Amino acid sequence: MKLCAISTAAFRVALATFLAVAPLSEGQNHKKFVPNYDEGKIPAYTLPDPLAPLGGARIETTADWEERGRPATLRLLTEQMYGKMPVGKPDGFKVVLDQEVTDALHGKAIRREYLVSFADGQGPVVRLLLYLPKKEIVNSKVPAFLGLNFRGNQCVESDPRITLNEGYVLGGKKDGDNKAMAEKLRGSAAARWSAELIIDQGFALATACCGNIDPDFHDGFKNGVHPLFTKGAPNPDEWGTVSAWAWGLSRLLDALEGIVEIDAERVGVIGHSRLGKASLWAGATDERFRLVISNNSGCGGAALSKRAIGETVGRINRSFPHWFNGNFKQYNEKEAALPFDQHQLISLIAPRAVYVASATKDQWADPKGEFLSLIHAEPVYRLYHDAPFGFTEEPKPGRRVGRVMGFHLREGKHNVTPEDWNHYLKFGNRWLKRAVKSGSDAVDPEP
Ligand code: GTR
Repeated sequence: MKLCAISTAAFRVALATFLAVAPLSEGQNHKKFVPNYDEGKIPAYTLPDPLAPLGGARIETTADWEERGRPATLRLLTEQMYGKMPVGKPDGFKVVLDQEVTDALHGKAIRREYLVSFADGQGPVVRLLLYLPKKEIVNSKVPAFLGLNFRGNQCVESDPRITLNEGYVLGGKKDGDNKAMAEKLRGSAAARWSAELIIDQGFALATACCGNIDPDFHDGFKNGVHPLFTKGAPNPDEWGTVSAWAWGLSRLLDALEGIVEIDAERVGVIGHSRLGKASLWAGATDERFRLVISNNSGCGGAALSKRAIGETVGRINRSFPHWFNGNFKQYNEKEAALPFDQHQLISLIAPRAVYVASATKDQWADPKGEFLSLIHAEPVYRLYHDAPFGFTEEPKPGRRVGRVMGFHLREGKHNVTPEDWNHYLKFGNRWLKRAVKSGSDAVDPEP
């Protein structure tokens, strides 16, 4: 990962100056967390200008953004929140085809399972489940959606031939003996993944269990991929679990690059909730992802932290101390002191397509704050595109808005549903099906 276009010393001075004008205030002592859901009680806040990260002259060109703005923003979010992760594909990276069936999803798909490892077969092995649309792969490489799942690949479809997840799954036992539970969960997330809908539109679908990369509980970073690269507990500026998942998504993209039927230049990364935080961070750090989708990612994802509504920085850091890095804990109940906000996470995805989806009954994730992140990231997108989002008012539930930056608010609860997928597929048809260049010569394929 390239972090520095500015020197470490210059970055530290800029950060110290920035923090000096936004001093840390005394935090409240949150014994019992009571979320605020009242817009009237949101603290007054000022969002940092995404075109002037850490102050300085305002960026006005794509060249300046790429030279100065993007590296400084990436560095800020890396060091202060998600944590540094290893750079690129490790030497011992290995992908092995484990099995294939040619009659999946009513005969429409080839379904494969690959075993992906990072240290010559030592350490965690990630089981990647891949669906390929049979009709389309005859004539061309296909675009793909890639996302992590919570409880194993066997949840995606009820076909008993899908290998049961081994090891920890969300809500399971930490000792990893979750076979009985995994068996019961077969097909339980079929609607959430909507594999047939995706295949019918000519996309491949790739997924793996997040716990294969890093089990989702705090054990001092002894399990998962951390010990392969970090001795002992990570330093305060180094990776937590969200970064490990994002790193894993990049490695799964490496695996897709080696699969002949896939067009790895047209891959959209998607994630729900905590895994939406990971998909945004993967999209921010790895510019190979052409489209980035956040489904109800909330606090630490698309929602603005400074609004402190629903889930807050302090609450998320206490409930999930392993998700973000040590430095991020200093902002517990001190959102005003944050030298950045989540609109800047979105800005790191520019000029590539980004889509944020929220749900009306998911107030914990602050749908309005998720929408506002797009609005406030738009100035960076505008360096590259005319009217990339083009909306200032939250749309009515059910309506999809935006061009390069997409948004919808679904009626209902915290979840991913076929309705969400219908929106993502329309957006994917626009951004993953035609040749769109990234970088300063990005073209908008819309007339
Ligand atoms: C909640 C957490 C959210 C969200 C969610 C999920 O408990 O507070 O930030 O990530 O879990 O991943 O389902």
